[in-house]
Amino acid sequence: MAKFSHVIVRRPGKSLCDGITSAPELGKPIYEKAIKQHDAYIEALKQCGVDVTVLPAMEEYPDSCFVEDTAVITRCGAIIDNPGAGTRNGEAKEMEPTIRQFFDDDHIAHITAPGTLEGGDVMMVGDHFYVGRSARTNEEGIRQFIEILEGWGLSGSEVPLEYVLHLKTGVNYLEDNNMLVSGEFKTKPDFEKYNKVEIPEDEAYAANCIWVNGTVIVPEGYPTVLKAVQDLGYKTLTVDTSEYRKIDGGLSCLSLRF
Ligand code: CIR
Repeated sequence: MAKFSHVIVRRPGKSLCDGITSAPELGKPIYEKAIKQHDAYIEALKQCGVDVTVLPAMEEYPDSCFVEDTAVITRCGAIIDNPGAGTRNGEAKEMEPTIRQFFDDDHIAHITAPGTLEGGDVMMVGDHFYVGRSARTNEEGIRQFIEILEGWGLSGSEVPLEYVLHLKTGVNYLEDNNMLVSGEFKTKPDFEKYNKVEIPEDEAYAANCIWVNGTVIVPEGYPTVLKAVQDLGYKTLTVDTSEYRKIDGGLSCLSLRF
């Protein structure tokens, strides 16, 4: 089972309101509220027994609080991503110096053009990594990623996505063989062997929960998902992510956990 000791987050900037969104009808994030929610997120992570590295906001990158997309950190090393979203691509380079505080040259690899990959498309299940092929993560990015993993004795496999932004928008592993699945992931053969907990459509956003050392952090306001996770026997914490949801962000997107 995974065990996390470190988490990296980045404070949202005021430019958050210009983040990429597929749901403009939800309105723009309110900065002051987003900051309070970020404080609560950090607090919840600390309660799960991890050290939290808090990086300063980068106004020039409106989506840069979603650090998950900049790198994938495995137990064998870190892979610096090449984000497929043009306005986000530079975020990965900005993350690298922080990752170098934890890993030496031999344990850092890169996804390079024409390959693209965003960490939101990567789901770790033990030593295997599922990778969503999405509008942000392409075939060449996945090929490079799996080659790097295999060099480290790990493995990976591609999961084609149809509707969602990132793989973990709709499916998240909670350890102990338990997996939260919504929408298109309910029927994908890749996930047949897991104990799948199906999320109803009206709570689909909450498929994006995070397991941190035995506790599951659940977004606030999704009672069916909260109960389902508690029924699995997990301790839970809830954090309001309403401002991040407005720009397609969820709990996993806001941190790198390793
Ligand atoms: C984006 O479109 O890139 C951001 N507005 C949301 C990123 C969410 N990240 C994630 O799912 N890992």
